[in-house]
Amino acid sequence: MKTFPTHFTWGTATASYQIEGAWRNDGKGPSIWDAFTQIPGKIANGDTGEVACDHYHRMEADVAMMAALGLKAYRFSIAWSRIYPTGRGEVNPAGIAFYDRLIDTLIAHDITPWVTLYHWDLPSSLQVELDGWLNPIVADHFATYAQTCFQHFGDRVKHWITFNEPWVISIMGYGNGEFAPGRVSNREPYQVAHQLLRAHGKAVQIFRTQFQPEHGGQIGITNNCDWREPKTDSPSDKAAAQRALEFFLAWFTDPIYLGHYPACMRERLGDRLPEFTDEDISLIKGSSDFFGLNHYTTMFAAESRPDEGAKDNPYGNGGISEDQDVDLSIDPDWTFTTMGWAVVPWGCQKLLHWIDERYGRPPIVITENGCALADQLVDGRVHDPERTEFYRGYLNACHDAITAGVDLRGYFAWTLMDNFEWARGYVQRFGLHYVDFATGERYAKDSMHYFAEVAKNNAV
Ligand code: PNW
Repeated sequence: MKTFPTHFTWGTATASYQIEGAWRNDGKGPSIWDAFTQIPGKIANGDTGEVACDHYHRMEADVAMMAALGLKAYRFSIAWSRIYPTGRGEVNPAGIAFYDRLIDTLIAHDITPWVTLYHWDLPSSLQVELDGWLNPIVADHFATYAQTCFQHFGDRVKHWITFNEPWVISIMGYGNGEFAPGRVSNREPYQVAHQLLRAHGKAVQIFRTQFQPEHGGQIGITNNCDWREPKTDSPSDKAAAQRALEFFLAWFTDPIYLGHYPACMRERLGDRLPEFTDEDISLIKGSSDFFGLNHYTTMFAAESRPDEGAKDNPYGNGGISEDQDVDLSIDPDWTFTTMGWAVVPWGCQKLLHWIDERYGRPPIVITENGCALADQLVDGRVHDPERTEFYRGYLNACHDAITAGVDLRGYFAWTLMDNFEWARGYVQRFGLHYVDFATGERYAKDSMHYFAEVAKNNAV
């Protein structure tokens, strides 16, 4: 058995829009995902989050289900438009009450809440009236919303994440338009990313000056990154892989850890990459108590050879491909999930080392890792040995990284239960619990029992 460090955090994760449903209940305002899912053709099967897992009504049972399996940490997100139906102005007490109840129920079951403030469901009003994250004022509205959450929940919540995956918000929301609000541009993603970093910095300053001194706790941001392995040993392919990682992750984490955007982005993007003011940088630099990482897969990266044609890539060449001059590819011998994402545990370990070295051994928390498979319920059971193998592989890679010196502090499986997988709808099942969407019933998959055992033993 390979044992993890004492106090290692084990948990599962979810996001408000993906599980809650109750899209118009108790004063909640519409979000950009409520609007986006109504547009024909955007979501597989025309699925929406109107009901989702109906977690809003099943919350107590869901928490009891976690507790029964011995889970000790749970990462969830707050729907901004439940707290502020139009994103700013008057607080909606029913929204506060729901999360109060969730937090109290978790604590009563000895489960530590990890709260994400923004997992993509921007109040629609801020999009329609103010152009969403393109408008610098929205960063101030976010800071006020964050402050309200710290105020109401900060006595019990000690782990805060400002944003989930600014890369996805920027690239998928404003670059390729696959996610809400569905815009397509090669300039807006960089502007949006810039405002997200400013918003994060403002929220962290409020937390550190007004709440941390009295209530303690920690705050960070979660970024997503796949590993990029040089396709060959050639210096140009190695440089391409490095560039791909900088455009993917360092775009967000260099400002936070080093105080500026990566040089290769500045060179290639010119005036499409905004400049930080001194005030921005004083808020952003050093603004994360831990390095939140969501990691799913790996691809090969090579110097772009346009004559050979663009390479297969499930998500738009890892960002705005023309800006990077990187061709991505896969090894057909790898195993693939139903998302088309390759299962490559060694990529996870290499990414952990890359982060460790570039940023001087920060404490890292994997806030998401998991896989979608075509699960089937047979006699009330889901036999999913491939998912168990996925977790075994990635958790061994994490353990190897720790042994080699990486300061990994926690691991959250994505996700507690099958849910609304954004543009891919309900067909993609990432859960450790199977959800029967006709009845709402949940069933622990075999992989859930494996994961619970690992968490209980603190060992793989
Ligand atoms: C993450 N990509 O999304 C999110 O945080 C979750 O809400 C989501 O369910 C999970 O991963 C699985 O998709 C991502 O295209 C969406 O690189 C897209 C990408 C990465 C992460």
